[in-house]
Amino acid sequence: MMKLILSLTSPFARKVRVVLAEKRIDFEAVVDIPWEPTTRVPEYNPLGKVPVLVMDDGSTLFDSRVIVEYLDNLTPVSPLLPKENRPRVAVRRWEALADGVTESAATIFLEKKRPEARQDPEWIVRQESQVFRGLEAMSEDLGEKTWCTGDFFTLADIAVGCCLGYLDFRFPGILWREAHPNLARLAGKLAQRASFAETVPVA
Ligand code: GSF
Repeated sequence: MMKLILSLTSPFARKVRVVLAEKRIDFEAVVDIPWEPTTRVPEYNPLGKVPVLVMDDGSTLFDSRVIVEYLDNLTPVSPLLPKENRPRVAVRRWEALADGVTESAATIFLEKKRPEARQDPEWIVRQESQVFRGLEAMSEDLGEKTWCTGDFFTLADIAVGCCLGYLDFRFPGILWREAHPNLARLAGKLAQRASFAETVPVA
């Protein structure tokens, strides 16, 4: 059986776990915190990051974008990426935007774990502006549509949902729901899905 090496707080790992659930793909979860001195993640991913997918023949896949592309083509259940070029890259662009906001938020989280004297306030401000501009762009691009790219639930919605869930988990002070009611509506819809309800980050 495929193994997914993950941490229960990783928003990128959550994106893969949601895809696995939506497509009804069986897997074994292997929790391995990349920050722990005893981590074995580097044995599977030279970048030392989770998630990593370990396939039956032992070969490994990373990063989350590559893993979800592989999974979407593994079973015809609930296709999450369109086949045609423009609609497909539109979903990938949403994923890049959402993952980018997540990356900037994770960077802030890590910088703030450093001793106060070694934190770079300008670096934090730069990451914060990327988060806020990114949220603005997501809200603008979503508009009043049912889903990110229109009438169908896709990987775009999964990436946005994992991003917003990460902000809730690590940055409860960022009031994105008040700032962007349409994102709050989308997040509320996603939270009803078992794939999201079963993967809410836990400390
Ligand atoms: C990012 C994975 C990542 O940053 C992806 O899978 O999409 N582009 C990659 N993972 C973090 C944990 S979390 O923030 O999701 C990670 O493993 N960090 C360990 C490190 O050494 O940076």
